[in-house]
Amino acid sequence: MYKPFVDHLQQELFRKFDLQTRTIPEGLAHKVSDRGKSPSTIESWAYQCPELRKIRYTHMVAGETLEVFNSVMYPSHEYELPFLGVDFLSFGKVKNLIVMDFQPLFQDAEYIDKYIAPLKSLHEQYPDLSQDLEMKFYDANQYFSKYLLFAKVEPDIIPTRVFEAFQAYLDLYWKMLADATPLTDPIAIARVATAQREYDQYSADRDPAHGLFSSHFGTDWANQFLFEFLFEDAKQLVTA
Ligand code: BLA
Repeated sequence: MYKPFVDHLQQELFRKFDLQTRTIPEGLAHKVSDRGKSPSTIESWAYQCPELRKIRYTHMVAGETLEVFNSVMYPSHEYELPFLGVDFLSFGKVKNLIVMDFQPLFQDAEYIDKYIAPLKSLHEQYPDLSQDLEMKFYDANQYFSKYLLFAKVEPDIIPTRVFEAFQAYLDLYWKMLADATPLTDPIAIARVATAQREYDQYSADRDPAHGLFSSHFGTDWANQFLFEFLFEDAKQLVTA
């Protein structure tokens, strides 16, 4: 269901940016497991360009039981723009969870006004994909905006309505990136770097996918995938 999303993202990236492949540590870009009833595969891609220091996306398919499309764009530290975060999950086509957001680095009014307010009118076009669901793993007030798409949907609208929203959010993100003025003050740049690192730590500490990765690919692989690829700027707490 999410392959067309992966393809669309890839096409857009190659069309708009001067991409360089970003190294993914050995063994993490692709993994196949036949532990479960049906074989599962997980495949990831990573790029960088002058505006985006880390672009990553992952597509995981476990037979008919699970399909996930997950992506984060990390702007270069000269851009205080939000992250673009995508997490689309289908559990056996029964439960389909859609999350997409411009994930703010900061929550002060000035920042929100500059980087989140432009999302308002687009968000208003997708009330059906904005369901005010409760977050159990994350804090909705940290690294999420009030204009996120967050919904449980029927599978039939994924290739149509959800794909349309995905394209529209991406388009706005590209536009905001193109219009953004890079920071020049080293202190401001360092502040962005710190906030991005904190996002990785926050996300790695709470990632609800750890159990899922562990069950399909083993705990060691799951830890490595989390701390060396998905959220590589996070530090793993060492337990004896
Ligand atoms: C929820 N994301 C989830 C869940 C899983 C994942 C298993 C729980 C679903 C459930 O049981 O209901 C899966 N997370 C993943 C996968 C990866 C991952 C497969 O990082 C990596 C490949 N999550 C993100 C990003 C956003 C995000 C970038 O990784 C931002 C848009 C959001 N995921 C997000 C939210 C929830 C979620 C808001 C609901 C969590 C909650 O209830 O607190």
